Amino acid sequence: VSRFKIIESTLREGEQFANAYFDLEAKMKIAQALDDFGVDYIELTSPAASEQSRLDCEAICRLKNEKFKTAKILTHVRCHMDDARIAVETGVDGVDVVIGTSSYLREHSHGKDMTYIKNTAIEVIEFVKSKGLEIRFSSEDSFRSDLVDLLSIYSAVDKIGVNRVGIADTVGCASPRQVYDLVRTLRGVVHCDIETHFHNDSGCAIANAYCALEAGATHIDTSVLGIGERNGITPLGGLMARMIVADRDYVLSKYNVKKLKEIEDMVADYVEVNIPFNNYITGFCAFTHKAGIHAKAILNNPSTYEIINPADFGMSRYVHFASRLTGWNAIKSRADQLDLQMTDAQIKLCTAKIKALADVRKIAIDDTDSIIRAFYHNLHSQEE
Ligand code: HCA
Ligand code: CU
Repeated sequence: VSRFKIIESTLREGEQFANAYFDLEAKMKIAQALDDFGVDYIELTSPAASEQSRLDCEAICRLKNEKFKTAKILTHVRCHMDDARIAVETGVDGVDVVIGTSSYLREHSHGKDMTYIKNTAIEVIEFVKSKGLEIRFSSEDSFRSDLVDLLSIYSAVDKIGVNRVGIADTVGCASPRQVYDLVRTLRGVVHCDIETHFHNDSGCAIANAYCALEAGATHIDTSVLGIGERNGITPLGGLMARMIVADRDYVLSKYNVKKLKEIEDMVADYVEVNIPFNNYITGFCAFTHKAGIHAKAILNNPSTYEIINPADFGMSRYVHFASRLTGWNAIKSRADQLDLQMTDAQIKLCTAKIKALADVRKIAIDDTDSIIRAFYHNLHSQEE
């Protein structure tokens, strides 16, 4: 599971997000940030999509040659010789080709049969290889495709030699168990690497990526914040959360995860969205502990209620204390922060006052601090 590679598709799948518009400067900044993060590949929009897309693709390949430390550049094209001819001239390290194989897409989108798909795939693959570039062949809508069709085309392309084959849950219908089964079966059929791409329509994009790795996949497609068609794909940050739990040493040795927040903020800014409150790792409450029981244990030892160490990502934990659910340990810790020393018995009385007010209305940090201060000063005025 642990030896996975990331194909970062913010600049391809992410460009298909409703709100995305990346000019060249934005693309360069995002690409540079992703290389700093340490992603293995950056996938770019097809140079056949538009003239500017082609120029941007070339410019990012130049940026890579001058500045990148790790990331290779891929572009993503339809399985068609016209597109492949344009792609190989851009300076990319490899080409990801894709064609729909489900009956939905064969009948209602491109209208080609499996024989045509196989022959074109072979022609495109041989051509890209002849230019010395990496090649991946993927079937769109893999989970609604006929299994026999799928395995026969994957084994055909594996025999002529590809770097990777790809499985794509284009519509987000797959469950983790289905993913496991398909990838496992494919693992027994091809020798090359296996890339996977999961849409998140039914909320399984991270779980599916993890299951794919368990079943022998090697590469996972991500985008920053998961942006893509509809509600998007496996988010880079969510995958990091999942994988750091599975193998912290590998993740930290390979990826500069402290950069996550910065990249997410940058992309959120470009596409004009807010980071969701419940986002993996960087959501505002991702490391906030509220109930008295939780707060007490966290103050004692963070591992009690935290599976991810916020410090690994340059984030910090927060012990919430301004609520009716708070407890005296949280209030004691707050009083310490305010430099107001009290005995445990005093803190418990003060906590009772805070909880009483919080039972009447929503209280803020300021309210709580005022109660703590007033209580403390009252104690000392009684002493005089
Ligand atoms: C799309 C294409 C794709 C391609 C995935 C891949 C998908 O529908 O825009 O190349 O593996 O989800 O099928 O993003
Ligand atoms: Cu997609």
